[in-house]
Amino acid sequence: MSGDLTTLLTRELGADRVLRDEAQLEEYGRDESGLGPYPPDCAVLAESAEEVALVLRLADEHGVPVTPRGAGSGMTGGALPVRGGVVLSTERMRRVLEVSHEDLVAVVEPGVILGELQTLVEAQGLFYPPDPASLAFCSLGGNVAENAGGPRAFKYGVTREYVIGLDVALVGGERLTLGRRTSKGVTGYDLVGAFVGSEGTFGVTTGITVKLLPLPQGVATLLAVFPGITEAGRGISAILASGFRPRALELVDKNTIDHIRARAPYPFPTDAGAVVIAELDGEPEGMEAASLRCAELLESGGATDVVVAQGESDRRRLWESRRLCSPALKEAHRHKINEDIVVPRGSIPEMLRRVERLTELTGLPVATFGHAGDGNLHVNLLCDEDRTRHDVARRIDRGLEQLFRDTLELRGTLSGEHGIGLAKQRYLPLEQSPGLIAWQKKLKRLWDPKDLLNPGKIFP
Ligand code: 2HG
Ligand code: ZN
Repeated sequence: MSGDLTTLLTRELGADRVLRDEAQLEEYGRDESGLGPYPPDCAVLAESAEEVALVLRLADEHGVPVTPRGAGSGMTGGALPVRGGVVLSTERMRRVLEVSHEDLVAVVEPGVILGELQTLVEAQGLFYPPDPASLAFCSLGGNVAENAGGPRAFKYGVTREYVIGLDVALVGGERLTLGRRTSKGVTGYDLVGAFVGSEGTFGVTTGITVKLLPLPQGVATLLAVFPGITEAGRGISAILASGFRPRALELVDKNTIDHIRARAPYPFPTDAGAVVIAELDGEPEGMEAASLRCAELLESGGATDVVVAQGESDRRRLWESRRLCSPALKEAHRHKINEDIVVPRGSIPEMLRRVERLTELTGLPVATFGHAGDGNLHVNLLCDEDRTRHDVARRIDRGLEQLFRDTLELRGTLSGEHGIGLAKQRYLPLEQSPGLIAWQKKLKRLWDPKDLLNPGKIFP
């Protein structure tokens, strides 16, 4: 069946757009989760909404699964074709169709790289805040699928808060336009909200309308050094309790600092037991006073030193260093099992205390960093043994289950930005009731009755 479809797609789209080479298919069977590979039967490089719809119509007629794929930067296996079939890549749909100053919106195709859109709108004095660490290579379509966030979510929120309109194609080939172009709008159900974060299981995004903000003219970035993670947690709590609102409030623990130090363009202090990066924005005149206030608050929590990044290039070096956390840990270890739990803001110090016990429980080193102001922590179990070995797998599982149980006991949630995908589906029932899972599955079946679109994801 699938072989027939590959032949048909090749005839319709041309051989250069339907990849069948083994090495290439292996690439399309991987993403940043480290799971797999799950090579598909073929990978289609769509260039238009019509072509996406065509693939979804033919796949439906042949009963073949389709897994949509953006840039492959996802961390939970959302783009992995676990049941084979077709990978439908939107990487070639890279046009920015419009940037409107008047309406404060941009309209893009799903393959547009996030960092490229940001550079483009910023050159025009506009601002698209969501900033996942993968911004140099992740695509807007993937951001929509996973409802991506990043450091600036602390003040500005995540992708869902910016996507106001979507063009989608459904299994069977029907195309729909959801949402609006206006800043307000409550006509009908909020289907844009439902599609954003649906992990590519409802439909395939072919066009995205996002709202933009005026670019803040003043920005200041501070790095606070703490003796340890407990004190850093206290510094974060001091800021949260004060009502003072930086746009980012990030934490990096000692183990992570030790992994990035050699490559980081920003010189991390050698005696740091943990660092907090705070970034403020607003009117340029207010930045000095705001930086001073922020530094005082961090010091009241126990910071031994607070440095203000000097100028744009210093700021850029600091963020480049922060964005190294994930790749540096990944390159240094055979397995980097990363999580993105979230706890309510009041429970951040308690969660950090509980995370510290994980090493003892699992015998594995743990590195923690992330968007601590949001209570969103990337807790990474680092493993240099073969994780498929029974005893190793058991220790990892015990550690993860404890992490999730602690998170939920503190009334948190399993995922703040990476989604459930393949990596976390077995833990979903720890958080959600059987009834809630059943209703979500019904919703999925409504859009995709034969379970052909990105099957085998989210639900256990
Ligand atoms: C980040 O914040 C990313 O750097 C990656 O979300 C997190 O690798 C990770 O754990
Ligand atoms: Zn993150």
